Amino acid sequence: MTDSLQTASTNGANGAGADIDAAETSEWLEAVDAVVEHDGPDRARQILARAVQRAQLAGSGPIASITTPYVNTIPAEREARLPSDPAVERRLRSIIRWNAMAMVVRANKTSSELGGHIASFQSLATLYEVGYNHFWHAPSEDHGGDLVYFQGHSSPGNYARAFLEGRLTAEQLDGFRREVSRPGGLSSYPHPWLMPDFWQFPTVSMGLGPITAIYQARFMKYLRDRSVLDTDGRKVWAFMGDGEMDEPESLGAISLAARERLDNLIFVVNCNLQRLDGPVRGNGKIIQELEADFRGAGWNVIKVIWGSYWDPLLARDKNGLLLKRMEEAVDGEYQTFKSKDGAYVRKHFFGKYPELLEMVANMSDDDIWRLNRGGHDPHKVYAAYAAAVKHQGQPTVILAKTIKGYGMGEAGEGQNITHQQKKMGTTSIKAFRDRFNIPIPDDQLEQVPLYKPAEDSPEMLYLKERVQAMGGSLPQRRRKAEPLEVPDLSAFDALLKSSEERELSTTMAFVRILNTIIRDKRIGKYVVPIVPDESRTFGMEGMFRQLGIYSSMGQLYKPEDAEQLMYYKEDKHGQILQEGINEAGGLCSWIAAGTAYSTHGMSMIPFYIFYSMFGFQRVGDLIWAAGDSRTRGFLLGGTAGRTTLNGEGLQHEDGHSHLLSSTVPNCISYDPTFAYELAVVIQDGMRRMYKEQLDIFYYITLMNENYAHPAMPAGVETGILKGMYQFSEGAADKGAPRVQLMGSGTILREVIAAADLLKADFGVLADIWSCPSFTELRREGMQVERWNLLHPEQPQRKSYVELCLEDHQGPAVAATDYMEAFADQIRPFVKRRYRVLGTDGFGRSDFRKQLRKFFEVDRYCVAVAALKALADEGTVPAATVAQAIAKYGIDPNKPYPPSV
Ligand SMILES: Cc1ncc(C[n+]2csc(CCOP(=O)(O)OP(=O)(O)O)c2C)c(N)n1
Ligand SMILES: [Mg+2]
Repeated sequence: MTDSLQTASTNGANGAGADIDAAETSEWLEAVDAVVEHDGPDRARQILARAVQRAQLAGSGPIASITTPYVNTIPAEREARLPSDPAVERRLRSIIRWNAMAMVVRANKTSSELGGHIASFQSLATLYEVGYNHFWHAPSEDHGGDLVYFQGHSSPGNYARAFLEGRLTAEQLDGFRREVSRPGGLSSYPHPWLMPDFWQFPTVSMGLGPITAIYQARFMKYLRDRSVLDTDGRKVWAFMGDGEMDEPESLGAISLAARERLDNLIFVVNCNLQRLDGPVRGNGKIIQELEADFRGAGWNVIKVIWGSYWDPLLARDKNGLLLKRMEEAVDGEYQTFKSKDGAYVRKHFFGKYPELLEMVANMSDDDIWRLNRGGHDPHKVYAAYAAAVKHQGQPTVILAKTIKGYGMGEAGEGQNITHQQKKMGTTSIKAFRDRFNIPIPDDQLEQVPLYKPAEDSPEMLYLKERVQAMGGSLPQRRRKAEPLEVPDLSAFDALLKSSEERELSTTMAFVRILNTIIRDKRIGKYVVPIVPDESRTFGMEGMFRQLGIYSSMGQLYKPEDAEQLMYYKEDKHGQILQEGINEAGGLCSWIAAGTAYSTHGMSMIPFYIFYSMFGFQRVGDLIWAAGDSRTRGFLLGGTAGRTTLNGEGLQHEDGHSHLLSSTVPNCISYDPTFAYELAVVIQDGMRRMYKEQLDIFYYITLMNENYAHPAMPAGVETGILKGMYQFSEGAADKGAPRVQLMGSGTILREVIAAADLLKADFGVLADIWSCPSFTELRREGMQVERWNLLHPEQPQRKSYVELCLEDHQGPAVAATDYMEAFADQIRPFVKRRYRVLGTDGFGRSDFRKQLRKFFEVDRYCVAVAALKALADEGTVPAATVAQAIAKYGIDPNKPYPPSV
């Protein structure tokens, strides 16, 4: 690919082959020069575009590639000028470089157990510092604050700057990656969970920064278009590595950014040509490749390849030979050049053509070594940023060429090993000190001390002045917005009553709850319903007309179903985010909305509903990042359950999302059966997240099986929330065998039916427990056990599960539509014989009844399991179990479900 791109740009796009009339070519080129000179480059582009179109119509085939020559996009004469003293900025940057290096080297002095990265930030330092000093506004009276997604593993650079600003102490820097043993120790990477006043966006899982930044920028437009919040003038900046661009998430949403014309979004790709193991595109050119990707997607692309020292050479390159050489050399060579020295560059770069050697003949090797890359030149970086913030109607990507391990010299500059270099020998440290003029005497170099200049030094005064001018420090995370007034449970009264004859699914119940919340005058407008392309699946299409589907362009067409009541309404003020078939995007919107209390000082209430199979399993890492981000909101795993979403088969039927959701510490999960359980859970979730402002989120599974819902029994609210309550009690007959039956989701209804079978067919009585959250029950039980472990001499506590069951006789059986491990979570707290039924194995399609038979979670299997538990206790003979197996037509030699 790169090859053809190179040829295209060198030869003026598809002009390959011999020039059959050089004089004619010159005339054309001179004509272009004249237009540029008299009427400017925009006019030149206009004329050429018309000319190209004419030729294409005449059958020329494609002309003009989407890449441009391998030089800076902004010509030197059109650069905005850095408005400050470059020398003071260099001084400041150098000190930050030193401290960022020192904190990693110091942490790893005794052992490399703690880790850390030096090389990445050294390549980024200029890109960050120009942003800090001139472009990134902190939240203040006058500005809502820009949102900067910093590259995760360059965190030492952020800490080093915060140290100079006086936000972090030397002790804290020495506690880098020591968060347990050192109070105030600094987290390895940007983790809002661990440093909630500092980091805003967790970016270190490669690819999540870019995609979440795109949706953040889009969400800011959504807030503005809906007149919820004025976000104009605020920018989202996202920094990422060139290696990181290989993640599908990094590029996967760039077309959305262009389509939505997100001119509040700026990507900066640090093209240091290396990833962890080695070159990103040794045999090609990552900058050209990314230029094509982004330009093709509709972005404004600004390449910052060469630093100012190249300008005079490029100005002299009349015949384009230097450009040709620049385009020929592949990234692997560029990396090698910077791992060597000026003499090597002379010989191997310029030396390829005698004319180029001649061009640099009067430059020393040191001069050649000083020929800098654009990303290390504050003038070039400033010009690019200034152009990016002004650009309208498109997102901008800045592709900045840098050197990985810049300044590390022999310890790693441009070397393949540099990514993981966390130690530097004294010779390298000395060279680093000299290169950046850090006033540390030789005899102290061994300790690599942190360095902070006097408060009244020019660089510190400049730093303070800049921080003040930008409205404060970044990164900075605010923790709270005003609490919201959440409706009482009584608002959902209709769902707390019996549905009588009416049969409905919990998904339908959810839609009714959501409608009630949206109609609430106080909080309705803060609700953000988010769906992938599944609204109709979940019966939510009625909301299209009512709320409108957000579209930044409104609706430019008359929808096909315009005459219908519930037509497909796109609207600039629309409230629904219909993300297309894009679970990752839906999740990113949900994160943007669920963290708005922090990023925008305003609580939003996002409900993201998706196929439960395509949630934790598909975009689990984003959900993990949502937990880290302290996202507050509801995730709804629509039409869940391995036997309840019956017709869809193996790839859709989810029997494990509840196990996955249990792995996220601040995720509260429920698998409700009845509408009233759902209402109680959602009402309390809103109370906890938006009134109490707890940093938790909810995962709730919803089903599509229709059935009648009973009225809420009195006084069960607390039990629902804790995860278990008694749904019904068997008759008080002391003589009869008795079991405790538990269940969740739709399978609770099989459990209820099993109780009837047991009573009618075998005279066994059952108390029935609805367990909307085995996960919450386990968490509570574990805490109790831990307390008991650590307080052996105090009266021992009982878990909630134990307390529920202690006055009830008989073994326990639980059945759910999830893997056995789900209900098995509470085994230690049941304190009696406990048999669990679940849906282990790959799903398949059939009627629900058949699936439940297959997975052995239907009423008959529950009844048999209960009898077996009684038989094991000697309460009934084993023959009774065999009798039940025969009576219910269960094949004892049926294969084990996970094996087929
Ligand atoms: C999803 C994911 N996979 C792997 C890693 C481990 N990792 C951290 S940094 C890195 C290399 C990054 O290279 P690049 O994006 O070019 O950044 P640079 O350090 O060169 O600026 C890798 C593989 C990660 N953090 N996240
Ligand atoms: Mg890189």
